[in-house]
Amino acid sequence: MNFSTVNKKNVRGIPLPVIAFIILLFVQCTPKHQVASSSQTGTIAGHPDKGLKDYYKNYFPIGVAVSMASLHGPDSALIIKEFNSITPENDMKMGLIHPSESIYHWANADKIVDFAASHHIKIRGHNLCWHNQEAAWMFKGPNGEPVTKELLLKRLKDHIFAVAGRYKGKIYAWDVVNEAVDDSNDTTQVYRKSNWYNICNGPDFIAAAFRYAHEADPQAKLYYNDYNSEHPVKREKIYKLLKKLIEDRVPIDGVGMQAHWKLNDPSPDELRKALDEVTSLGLKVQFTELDITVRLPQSTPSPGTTPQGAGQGYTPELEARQIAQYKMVFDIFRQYKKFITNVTFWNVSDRYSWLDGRGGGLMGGAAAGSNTSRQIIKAYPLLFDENRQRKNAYWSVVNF
Ligand code: 9MR
Repeated sequence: MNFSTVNKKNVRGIPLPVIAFIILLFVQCTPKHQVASSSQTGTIAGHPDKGLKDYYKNYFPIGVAVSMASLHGPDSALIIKEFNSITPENDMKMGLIHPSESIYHWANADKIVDFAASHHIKIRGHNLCWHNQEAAWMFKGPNGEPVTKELLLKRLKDHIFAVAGRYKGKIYAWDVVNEAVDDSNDTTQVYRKSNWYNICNGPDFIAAAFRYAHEADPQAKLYYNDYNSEHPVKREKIYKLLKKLIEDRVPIDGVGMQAHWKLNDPSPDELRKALDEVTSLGLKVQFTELDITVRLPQSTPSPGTTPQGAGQGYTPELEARQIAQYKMVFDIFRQYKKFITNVTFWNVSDRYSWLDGRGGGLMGGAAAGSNTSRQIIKAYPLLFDENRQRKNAYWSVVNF
């Protein structure tokens, strides 16, 4: 290039300031990303190089729950493009990774950690102590008798040291204790009556788990993780638990609000209240398992029957309501960016969601029990459709 021609004060008679102004005007008027419809399959519209993680780079990491299947093929390409944090959906849970006292199944968890490391993706560990997908052997002595509290806590410590120790420095945040708060409306019953609670005769296992995790990996951020954390009664119970942990100087960094939500749940007020309350304690928040089902709440169906109103598909009306709910919650997330350190979706696309197998679980995402019917009724809860294309709901969270 000949610099002497470029350096002239005008080009073809048009003064340089005028040219600069026209370029500026053009850049300003070009949409950052165009709104695409999920029916425009085959192309990913918008900025060709940007994914959710890029739109949110000044806010918080955007994560996704992964299984082994997601590490290959089209899911993995989508994950690498859109997300900068991952959570193993199942592969680090106690029952899977530590099925008997002397056996650890590391293979899947290792693969997930390697995948993340090779793509510079952060990892949230999920989870170190839960009443579900638990390791049944932990609760029993050699003759099948219930273990003592001391032995149970020793086993919990060994487990946490083994798992958090193995991934020390690689997992940046752990869900240390999952869902230890009671679901009923009885405000006096704060804790879930789990095996952990019953054998310890109280909630000591919660503080113990945090202390062990901190000892095993002092750099990891430690979270208490639960669902329905915006519902007033449960919110207060979670608050009590957190306050007590803080008073007892337990090493806890924040709260995971799972965010298995519905079209009208939570309301903006409920979401703000939950955030205000938790952050008033000096804790950070991660939305750890976000999805918004389009299935409408119904009364519990009788066994073997299809719930009325369920499985109506992804109608334009449901889509519009989902878009509005996604937009509302992300608007609030951005307002609270100072406190929010991660937003993670639970599964990659509407092709597969854990909710699809919860036919009767219309009343409640994570609250649906193991006796819930397993009939497939699609929930369409994510930002990518069954062909892994960006839905209109996607654009409602990145157009801001
Ligand atoms: O998505 C998980 C699903 O594959 C498992 O079958 C299920 C077992 O309970 O756990 C699901 O993940 C749960 C998460 O670990 C904790 N919060 C509720 C999630 C949905 O049930």
